[in-house]
Amino acid sequence: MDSLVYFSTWTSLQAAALRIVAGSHIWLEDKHLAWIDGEVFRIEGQNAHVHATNGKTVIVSISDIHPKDTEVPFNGIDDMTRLSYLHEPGVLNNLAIRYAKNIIYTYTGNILIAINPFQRLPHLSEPHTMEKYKGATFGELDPHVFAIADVSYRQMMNEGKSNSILVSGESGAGKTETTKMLMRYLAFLGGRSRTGGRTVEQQVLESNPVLEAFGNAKTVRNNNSSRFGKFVEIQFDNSGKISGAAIRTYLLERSRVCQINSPERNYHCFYFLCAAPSEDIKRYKLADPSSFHYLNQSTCIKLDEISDAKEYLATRSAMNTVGISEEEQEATFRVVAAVLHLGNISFVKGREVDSSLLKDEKARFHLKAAAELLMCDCGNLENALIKRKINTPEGVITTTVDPNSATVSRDGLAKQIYSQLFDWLVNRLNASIGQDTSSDRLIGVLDIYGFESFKTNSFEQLCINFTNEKLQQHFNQNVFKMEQEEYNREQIDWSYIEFVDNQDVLDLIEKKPGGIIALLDEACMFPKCTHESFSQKLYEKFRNSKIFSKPKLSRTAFTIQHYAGEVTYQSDHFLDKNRDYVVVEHQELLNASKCSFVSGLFPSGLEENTKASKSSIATRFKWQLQELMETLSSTEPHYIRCIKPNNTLKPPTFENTNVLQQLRCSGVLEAIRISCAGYPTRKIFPDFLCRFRILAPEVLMERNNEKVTCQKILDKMGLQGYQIGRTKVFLRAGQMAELDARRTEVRNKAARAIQSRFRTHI
Ligand code: AD9
Ligand code: MG
Repeated sequence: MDSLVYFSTWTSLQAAALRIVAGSHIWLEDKHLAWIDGEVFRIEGQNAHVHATNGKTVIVSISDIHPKDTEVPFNGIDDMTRLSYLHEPGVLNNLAIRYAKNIIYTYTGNILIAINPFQRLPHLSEPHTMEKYKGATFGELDPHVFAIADVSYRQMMNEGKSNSILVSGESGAGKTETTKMLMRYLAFLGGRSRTGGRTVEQQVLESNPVLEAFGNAKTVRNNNSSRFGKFVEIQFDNSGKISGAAIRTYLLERSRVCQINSPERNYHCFYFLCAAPSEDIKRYKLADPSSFHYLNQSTCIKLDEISDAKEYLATRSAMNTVGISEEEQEATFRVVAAVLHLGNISFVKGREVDSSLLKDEKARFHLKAAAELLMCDCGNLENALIKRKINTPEGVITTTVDPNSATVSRDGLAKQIYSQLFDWLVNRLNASIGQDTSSDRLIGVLDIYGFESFKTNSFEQLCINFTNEKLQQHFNQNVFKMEQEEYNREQIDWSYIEFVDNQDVLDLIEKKPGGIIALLDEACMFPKCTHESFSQKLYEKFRNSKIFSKPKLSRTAFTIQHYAGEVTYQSDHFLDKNRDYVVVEHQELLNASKCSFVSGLFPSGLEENTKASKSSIATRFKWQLQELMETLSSTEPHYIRCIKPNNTLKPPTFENTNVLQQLRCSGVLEAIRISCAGYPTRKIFPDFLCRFRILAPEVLMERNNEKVTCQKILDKMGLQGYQIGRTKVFLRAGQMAELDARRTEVRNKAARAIQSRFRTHI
């Protein structure tokens, strides 16, 4: 996963033709900072002697260095495709210059890069900023999320075409905050000035705090991490007013309900509820959060600067705004409380082999509390946890289970209840906001997990990275298309552009039959199958694959060569995690609840899921993704790439290597590579002339138009293969460095002439 290696493959072209002279400013690789700059003071064969800015003098091969643009403006360049040198250090330096000045947004063509400021920057989101961006021509004002939302809205209104804004980035990069800004801006453009009553846009905005309370949690990477993916489709009527919305969510992280490690937390709603007003606490039989097993596995209970008590009330108020009734809210929190009590039902070995009993009176208290809150029979709840019905040819027999299995069953029930509750909330939000099915003007906003590669990667990472492969393919095709459009606009030949397709990785994962998901589903159908046998199957099947490999020392892990780098997955829990296992006893128990809300979460037929392929989380996810991609491909996409500048979650540190890795994973470097494949440098005529007129002052005397003057300068320099478009000069790799080297020579010569004149004078 060495980003420098990756980049050098496509910059080698540039390096090969690079002309570096004494006096050239350059970038060279650095172990700690990725790149540092310096000035060449001598050339010896293929080597350059450089004074680096860290005070050292080094000798490097010319093929390992990149030219540095010495004329970057004070605030950097707001569109990276206008960088004189479109290479890795140039991109990085530009972003760092801007970030240091709190300029967090930068374009790369139509892609917006947003670097998390880790502090409120009020000037970026004040109402008058929204006013400013309304209707402004794209590119006229500083890069901003509002500009992306505005251009989407106008395209939708003018061309009657749906648009989508895809926000991606790693955990904590700022996707959700960005999404909220987009939604606020769209509500500003498409809001109705109604007094009293709830407007659709208010409901859309208030759905955020509700979803965050139930689907967000503190993690190592982000204190308010969304543990699900989200696509919000905002519908507009013919006059451009918001007329409805639909929220789709993806893959809520279920394991968090039962298992957390320090310093992470469980879903926010559990802590909010434990800080509720005393009458609620009494009604739900709650106590300090640290007394609940599902919360006290981590030492982190309280978050700095967040009042759980206030958040509880804010969540209730948001639920009111989105139209969730008092009774439904009451039932929702009752179920949340029941999950906490469930977690405290612990077991010990029973008298018979493989049997269990409640551990103590405390366990019994929580069993009763859970049963009361879920309004189901206490004895039946106990039985559902410690007994199991088995179908045999002689009929159904009931057996007992050991404490370990009872705990697994309890946790399974808690996870199932919570995920059903989350799905209910999403459906309820959708029903309440209402869809405008007649609308054909939509703006979809996607806030979904970015590429993940950890020390240990499991099933979730495979699903997440699969999502990113899909989005990457969509992204590449689009960047390619936009690039072609730019060439067409400029009326130049575009036969040079090509890009790497990742269809082979998608096939490896999703192909049916024979892909990883299909093989996993197959393994899940056979009770005897283990993660070892599943892995063996993968090894056999993909023996000759270039993008799949078996790590030498493992018998259960596998490695996939993703577009963003290699990821090794540990298959240990793949089978369990893929099964959406609703235990029949659990379903029967809750379906019989006296509370219609609870029984509604477990309708009859839910247990059927265990049999059909519906039971596979991966397959269901694949279908969901397919649907998402279909929606996206019918829209005009816009991309926002969020970047997390450091892991301390504080300003102002900008960690080069970290940022580079993210630029690569988000496809920004690939987008740049596509741009570079043909003509990495584009300069509008006036900029080109300003920089290079020194090379041919006589040409300027001829008083031709700008286009012809540019052409004549380039011809005088003997360059070939460049193109002159309608408004820009398009240079091939290495040509910008050639021109700059010539310019340095001319300047050096002039400086020497002045010096010698000066000396003669004395
Ligand atoms: V995750 O994948 O859901 O874990 P996100 O969504 O990418 O992640 P989020 O938007 O939650 O990250 O941002 C993380 C934190 O960074 C926020 O809680 C803010 O404290 C901070 N942040 C992000 N963007 C901004 C911003 N534009 N202005 C100020 C910000 N703070
Ligand atoms: Mg988020």
